[in-house]
Amino acid sequence: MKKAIVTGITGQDGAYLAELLLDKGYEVYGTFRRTSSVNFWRMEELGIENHPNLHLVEYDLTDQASAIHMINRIQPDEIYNLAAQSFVGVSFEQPLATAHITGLGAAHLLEAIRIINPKIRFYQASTSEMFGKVQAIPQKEDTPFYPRSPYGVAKLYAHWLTINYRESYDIFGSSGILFNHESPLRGREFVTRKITDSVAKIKLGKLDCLELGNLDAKRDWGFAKDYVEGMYLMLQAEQPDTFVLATNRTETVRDFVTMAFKGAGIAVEFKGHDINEVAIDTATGKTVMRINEKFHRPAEVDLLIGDPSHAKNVLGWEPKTNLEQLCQMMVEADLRRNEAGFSF
Ligand code: NDP
Ligand code: GDR
Repeated sequence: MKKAIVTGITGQDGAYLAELLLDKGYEVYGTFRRTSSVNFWRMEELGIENHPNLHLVEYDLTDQASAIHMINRIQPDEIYNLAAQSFVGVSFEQPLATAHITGLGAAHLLEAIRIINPKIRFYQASTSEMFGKVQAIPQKEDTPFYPRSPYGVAKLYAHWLTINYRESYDIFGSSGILFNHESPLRGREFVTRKITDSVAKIKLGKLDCLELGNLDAKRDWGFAKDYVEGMYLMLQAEQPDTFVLATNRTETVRDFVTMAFKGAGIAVEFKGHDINEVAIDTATGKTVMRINEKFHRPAEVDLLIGDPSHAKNVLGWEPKTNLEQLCQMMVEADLRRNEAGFSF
């Protein structure tokens, strides 16, 4: 039975990846950080929290000794490093914490692999945020990087360190440059889930109006469950490498707002410009979305669109879910949760 460590099991991708690996017969060691109250709702939604082959391990990403002890004890075949301070907005407020967790967190694991067993395969959760102020359209593996946030900078360090350990020590370290991927398990601070949860609340009369920042940002949004399959395939490949996972379609935040309201049976039209732009429910004339400047970022990533053809050619990976299906799935999940009186 293969053993895999998944850091960040309490997050969106950690939960989906654990589900996939358990289905494939792996013994999964999911790491979480100690908090005063447990945060296992995603594993509960997937029904895997009591799986006999799932082991939850307390682990501090910022502690080198902790990485060495954990890897030495478990002796895994594969490590998927998904844990991170992953919210771009917060990284502007907490740049050093982001560097420690998101950047050095990967270094601690790579060092432990080098010391304990260089045959352990390593996946690093890299990101399209590393392209930032984009230097080419669409973005692919050899597009130059230009990160626009402390988060993007920290991820770039971890990305290059993975490549450096591959080249220096022959470690099977692969880096997945994943474009935005969403799901009903997405955290509510990220824009898609914030929108679908608010749309559900507006539909049910629990909220009057949704507040957003930059509506013009364009993102390449895919479904998280499709993307964790790509992570798995990267560690089964013959050679370690860098792969872009994306859908090759880009839409604005404004488009996603329209799509989500439509999914709940509400038609909206946009009026006004810049900070005065609003979305009006065409049936009632009520304002259901307005701009709040506090959601604007000091520096923005304007346009992301990825070219996943390398992953398709080498791994046979392709996204299976389009944006309309993804948005509808998220709206329906949030309507269900809000109707039942709870929402995570
Ligand atoms: P989430 O924010 O949902 O999950 C992040 C995980 O990291 C959670 O388990 C979280 O724990 C854990 N974590 C955060 N801070 C710490 C810390 N100080 N110590 C230990 N654990 C910590 O992210 P996703 O699942 O969406 O993303 C997974 C990875 O992929 C991340 O590294 C992200 O940066 C990267 N990525 C994500 C993309 C996306 O669109 N989703 C795209 C490209 C890359 P807790 O639950 O306790 O907060
Ligand atoms: P992103 O995702 O920064 O791309 O990082 P997020 O959903 O936070 O923002 C996407 C775009 O929407 C704009 N936006 C808002 N964003 C949030 N969160 N809240 C708002 O109210 C709002 N209004 C407009 C943002 O400015 C941005 O342009 C995600 C994370 O998962 C990272 O960890 C990952 O690496 C990248 O995706 C790829």
